[in-house]
Amino acid sequence: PTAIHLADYRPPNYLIDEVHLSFRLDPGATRVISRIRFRANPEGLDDGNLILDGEKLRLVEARIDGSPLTALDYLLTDTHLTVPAARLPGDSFVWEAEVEIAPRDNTALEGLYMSNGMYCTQSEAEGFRKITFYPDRPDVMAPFTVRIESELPVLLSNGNQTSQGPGFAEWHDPWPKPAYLFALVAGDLRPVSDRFTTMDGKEVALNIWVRPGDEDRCGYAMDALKRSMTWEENVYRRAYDLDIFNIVAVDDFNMGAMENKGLNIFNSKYVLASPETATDRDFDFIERIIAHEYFHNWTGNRITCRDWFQLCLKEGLTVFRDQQFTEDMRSAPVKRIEDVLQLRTRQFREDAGPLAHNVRPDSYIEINNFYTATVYEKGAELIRMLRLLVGVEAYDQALQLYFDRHDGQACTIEDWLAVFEDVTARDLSQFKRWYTQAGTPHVTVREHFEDGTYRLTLRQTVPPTPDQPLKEPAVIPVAFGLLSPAGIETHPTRIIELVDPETTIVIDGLAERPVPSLLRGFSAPVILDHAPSFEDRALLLAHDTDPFNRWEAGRSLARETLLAMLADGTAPAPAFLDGLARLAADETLDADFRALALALPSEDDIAQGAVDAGLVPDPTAIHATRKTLKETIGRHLKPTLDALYEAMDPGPVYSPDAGQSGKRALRNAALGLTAHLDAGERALAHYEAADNMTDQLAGFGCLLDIGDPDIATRFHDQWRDDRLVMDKWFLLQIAHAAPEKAVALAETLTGHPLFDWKNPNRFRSLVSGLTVGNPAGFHDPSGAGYAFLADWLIRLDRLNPQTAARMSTAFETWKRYDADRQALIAAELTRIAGTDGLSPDLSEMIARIRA
Ligand code: BAL
Ligand code: ZN
Repeated sequence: PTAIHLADYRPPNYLIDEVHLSFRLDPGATRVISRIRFRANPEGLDDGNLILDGEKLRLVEARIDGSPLTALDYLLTDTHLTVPAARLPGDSFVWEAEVEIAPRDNTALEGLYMSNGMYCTQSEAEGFRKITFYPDRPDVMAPFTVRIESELPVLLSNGNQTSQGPGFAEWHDPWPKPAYLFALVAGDLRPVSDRFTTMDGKEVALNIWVRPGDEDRCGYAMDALKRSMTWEENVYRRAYDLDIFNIVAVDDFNMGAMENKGLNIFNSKYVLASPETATDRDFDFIERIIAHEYFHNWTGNRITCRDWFQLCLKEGLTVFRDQQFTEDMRSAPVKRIEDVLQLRTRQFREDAGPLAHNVRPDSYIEINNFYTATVYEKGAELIRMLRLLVGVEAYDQALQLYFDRHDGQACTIEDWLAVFEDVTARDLSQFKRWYTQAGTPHVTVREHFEDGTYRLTLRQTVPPTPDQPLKEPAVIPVAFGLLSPAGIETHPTRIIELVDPETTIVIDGLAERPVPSLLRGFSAPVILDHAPSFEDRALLLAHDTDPFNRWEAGRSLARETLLAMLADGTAPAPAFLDGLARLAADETLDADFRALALALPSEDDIAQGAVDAGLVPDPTAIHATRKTLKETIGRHLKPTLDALYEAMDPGPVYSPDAGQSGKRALRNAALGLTAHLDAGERALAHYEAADNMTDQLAGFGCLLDIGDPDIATRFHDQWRDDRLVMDKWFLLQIAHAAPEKAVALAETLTGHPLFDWKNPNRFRSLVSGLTVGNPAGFHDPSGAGYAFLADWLIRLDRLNPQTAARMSTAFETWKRYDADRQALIAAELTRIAGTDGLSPDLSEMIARIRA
């Protein structure tokens, strides 16, 4: 396969006025009959050929304006059907085709496939071409009419239902859409229903469709949907635009969820929740993902992307909007900290390694490989920065202009930036570099204080990334304030815009050397190279008015403590431990904020911290050191933690709201830090008393850490029939295993009767339990973890290339490690690359990782 380049974009030769699809569903031989009215695009190429994408389709017959085509009329390859202009009747014509596909055999879960006896689709990014011949590109938008014939009781597609009878249903979606938003579902499903009246007075029927027996687990998702609809009306003045909004939960799904017009399809783990089976974190994800997919209706569906290079246009913006929603629903500072933690864990890691790419990539081989943290999370950070730079009101005006100007269009990042330029008269050409340069900028800080004058010099650089050796300065908004040495804020937050390589700020008239609080709220996705003294950070931890930077100061002390312990066994400073104790006990702070402050950096964060300090990380030593620090904190803070454990009992009636989940998080953090001190006695009591999955899992994790011999079996026996809970069982056992036993346990569990490796959730749980959950086990010096991952990637790739390719990112940090580990990983990468019949998905990823 060859790379596709943004620079080669050409408009389509033909546009579509309307599409009629008719499905006769059959597991092994579904017939898809299409009737498509094409019209020449004045902006298309001169050749005038009709080029349709199509893969794994058996063409039964094709007609143009009613005349059957013979094999001489078109060129058919594995990927395309081309009708030369000379064989077309003119500028406008009707294409009809009948094709046969086998959903039962579709294990890649792209196109039309089957999951537990139900039919469902995944069309984004390029799955529609596995359903029928079509210009499967987002800049071809059309209204769809769909007829489904099947004996199954529930038959769904996009838009509004227009008719229904025994064995069939018809749907019409009046809103022009690209093929990637097409969806079809058919199965024995049950609805959970509600209604919503939009701000325009439109009555909308809401349904969540699930397998029989799952109806009582949809309440939270429905509530989140209605809150999302209200919030979007209030904040963005956008209302829903069809008579019906359907959500379907599917067990076998490559992604988290999909925003198909009017028919969102969800991985069941992001819909189904009850207190007994789902954790607070699961509820949080459900709320966020329901909102995200719903918000796509405007940012993605009504206004879509011209081509897949513009993916961040819909994803970055929609992630930003779902972040805003959660900030409004829950604690904004806590949400911000959690988002930054994710950004650093996933996106900074990506940006620092061989898979680094622009938020708007320049080229790809397989677009599925670009649904990344960079496109999504860094893409959202760019919107956040834009809003900070232009101000809340101008942001709002720009968004309204975007909706008005581009409704029904397929757009680019240039269109997006133009609305901001038009509203603010600001030149955003330098800001645009955020979209076209990969890598995380570093901002180096120098301070000088003399005679009451404080000079702050900020220097920006971006390290080289693959194919981009040199970078230009970007526009970096740095929110900062100053505190006095007594911890009083003397200068409230202001924004410094870095546009040059180096910027100096001078502040006069100060009585004492100030303590700067920089990058408040994480105002830009950069790495701050700044080494404030221990005392300054302790002061920020205790007194900063910016909650993010308060947390950040504690985090940086923890990271430094860990690195010092790693380097030469230096014991944690009592002042650090005392500071942590004060913060944990500070009742003026939210419980969830305190829980976050007590959480240590992950082993992967520490590894990256070691790299940043010029060291080669040793995953085994990192694991042991982190464990030691955790135990030291537990011992030192025991009275405080014991008091918190008692005080943070959220009460008898479970609710997943921010208040209660914060209390549980702090209580479970206290439990986790002290569980080893009584040989797991409290953890076992906690486990046994738990009436919700959050507490049960907290106890489970502690007991696994302590090595309780029975707990895995007890948990298994209680939950063996619950597929979502059993995903947790697979994951946590491996994540909490002693590193030297983790690979063997993972191997053993692949032989468990419930390890259905064709189910992406189950596969991910088991494999990422090792690769993400247990880095010291994965990086075992024997190389067994690398061989385990490589074996399973090769195996899964034959069935489900998309998921195999995603999971290969576990290797992306390989150049961080010592020569022996690098050699072991290189050998596995070579083995994978040399496998016959590797998919374009996995081969592209492995080639990029090896480069
Ligand atoms: N469009 C793919 C799933 C999502 O980002 O919502
Ligand atoms: Zn999305």
